[in-house]
Amino acid sequence: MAKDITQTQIDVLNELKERASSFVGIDIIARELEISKTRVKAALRELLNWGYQLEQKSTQKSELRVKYIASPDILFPHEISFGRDEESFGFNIYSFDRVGSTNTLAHKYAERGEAEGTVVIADRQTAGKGRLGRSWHSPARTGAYMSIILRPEILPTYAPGLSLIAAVSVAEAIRKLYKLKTAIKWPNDVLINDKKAAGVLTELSAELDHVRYVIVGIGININMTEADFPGEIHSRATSIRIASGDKADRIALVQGILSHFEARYHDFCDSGIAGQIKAIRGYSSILGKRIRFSYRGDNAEGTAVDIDESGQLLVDLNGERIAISSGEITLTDSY
Ligand code: BT5
Repeated sequence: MAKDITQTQIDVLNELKERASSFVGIDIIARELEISKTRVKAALRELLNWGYQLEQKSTQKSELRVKYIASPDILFPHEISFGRDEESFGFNIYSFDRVGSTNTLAHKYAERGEAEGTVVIADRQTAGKGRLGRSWHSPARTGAYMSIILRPEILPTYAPGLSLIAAVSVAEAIRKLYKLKTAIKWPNDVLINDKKAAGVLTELSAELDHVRYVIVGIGININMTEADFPGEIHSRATSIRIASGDKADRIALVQGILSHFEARYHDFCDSGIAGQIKAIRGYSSILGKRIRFSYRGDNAEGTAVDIDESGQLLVDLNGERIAISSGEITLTDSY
């Protein structure tokens, strides 16, 4: 679906969006785009068919005039990239109604040489991946499932930091746009009210001393209702809509996440995790708390103390300071 909109329709739309607060005559659009008024009218009809809200007015004397009101809830690439710089993350976007996993597809695109900042996004995933072979529930029209291709010049050991800054970016975009209190359960869960609203899956293609590329996959529960979560995750998952009571704008959220992530990513590449650590600690829901985790094949319990410069979690285990780099942790008294 997202791929069927034509360039002329997008051009006409952008003419309207650039003057979003006023009516624009179709003669002006036709002149700007060097196409006939008939083609402009046809494009407008198609935009209405897509669900765009446009206000139209015409008088006997003047040409038809049109004003942009709102876009449909579709993850169109041209909506996500609107207003973004050509060099920015999310300028180059592949959007799909349905894919197996955006991460799997992003690997293919990275292998064929797609640039850093390229985004693969889907309305629905049929084989969404979590970590360690787990799956990510990815129903249609309610979430956003996206993968960002990165080509950082870092050692593979530092790659986990990318998961952390992606999680921070999601947490801060949600907080900023919807005024919801968000937290991060190390390493990759974004929580609202102690329930999981988003997850990050970072995968890399690397040699021992060299990262070829990284795929940062982000799944966000945006407009799910309670009924959209199946039994096994029902009590532990939430969405922005459930937490705020209102439907959220998926495009605005995706744009917000990309902007926050891009800024943090460049800082991370230039200066390492040092400049990010304050935010990572600030959003962390577990520092200072008792946690359970698996350590050397056994279940262990300790106190989460800090996050180090490789993104590892430092834990006080019976007086001994240990670092854990991945895996599952649970708070001893909640999620
Ligand atoms: C994650 O794994 O949290 C990483 C999820 C990353 C998903 C994105 S979507 C775009 C990109 N393409 C992909 O194929 N994946 C990425 P993990 O920490 O392993 O958590 C998975 C666990 O969270 C599952 O075993 C469930 O218990 C739970 N879960 C599954 N779907 C969920 C959802 N929609 N909301 C909340 N919890 C969920």
